[in-house]
Amino acid sequence: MSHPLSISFIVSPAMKQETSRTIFAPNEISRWSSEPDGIWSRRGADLDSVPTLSILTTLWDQPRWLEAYHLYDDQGSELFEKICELPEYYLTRTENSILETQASNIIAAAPVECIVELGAGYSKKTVHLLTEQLRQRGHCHFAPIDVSVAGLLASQAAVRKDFPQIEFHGIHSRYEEGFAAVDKQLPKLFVFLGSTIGNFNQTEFPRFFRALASAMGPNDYLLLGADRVKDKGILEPAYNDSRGITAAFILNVFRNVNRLLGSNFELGKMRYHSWFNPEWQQIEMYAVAGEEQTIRFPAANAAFTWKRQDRILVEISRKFEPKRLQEQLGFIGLRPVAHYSDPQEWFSVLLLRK
Ligand code: AVJ
Repeated sequence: MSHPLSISFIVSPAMKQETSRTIFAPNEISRWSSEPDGIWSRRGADLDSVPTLSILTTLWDQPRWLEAYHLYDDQGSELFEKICELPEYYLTRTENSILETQASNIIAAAPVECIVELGAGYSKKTVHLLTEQLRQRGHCHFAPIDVSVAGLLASQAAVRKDFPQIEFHGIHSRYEEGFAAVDKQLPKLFVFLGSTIGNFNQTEFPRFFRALASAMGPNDYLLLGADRVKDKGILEPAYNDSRGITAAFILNVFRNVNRLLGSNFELGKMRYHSWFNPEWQQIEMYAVAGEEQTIRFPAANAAFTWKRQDRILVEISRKFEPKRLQEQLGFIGLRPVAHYSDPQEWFSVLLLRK
């Protein structure tokens, strides 16, 4: 049984009319354009504008902090790929093993037409789900949402090569704008993996899930990967590896901020420090000034003195207790369907629905 999809008509520059299926809500279709083919962008959206004032606002906070979003420039994305392969960093491996063993159960429990991934997608992890969706239902729409066109194009090329039967719809936008635009009537599985929710602070967490829940239709599901609270002897090395890759990843954010704002952070004059805060149940990742330095932001005509030993909070990675997380999400209107974990119970994959 196939869902009646929205049809949009696109007039190409040559005035040749072609038909293209979209997964957007009827009132959203006219706001999106597909250029290059298969990658949809919101007309008029400017994702590249430099968020100068938002970076300065968090840097003037106490403690000074940065949004995790800025970690992922080209170098940061490459370093994160390396982190995922570190022996100490159990998260990626563990989540992948859960999805590998449970993909058929997950897809059987979520009768959908479309997999919407928050993130550029086409990791090993997603492949398990796509394979099962094709095996059980014979067809599959795959719609990754990401702010990186390069990431979406790579994902599209891989899907076309490995799964020519899959209908690929890359959505080039921030998550909240992307998931709000997708057709509510089309049964979808939203996929948010890797414990990315660990980056959200107390304000961002409910805001994100309320927006997602209100974008979800009556036949939609959410698959959520969450790293679990556990002994700090396992947690802390995962964020302080012996090769110093995590340190390089965290300090690299200042190279990116320098590039965006023309500031003068000196990476050689800072060091990395991280610990598991047991009360907040989160890993906190800091840059610590090795010597006093004056940081200038010429474009904003602003400066601050970064004193020796003072810390800037670059990233948090919250850890969860799955039962409590399920209850909390219940207050936001997301009901638990299933809970999958690994034999050591280090990581949880939760299936929820509206
Ligand atoms: C991508 C947010 C899931 O918190 O484990 C890894 C990022 N930072 N090592 C995590 C990260 C340092 C990662 N997430």
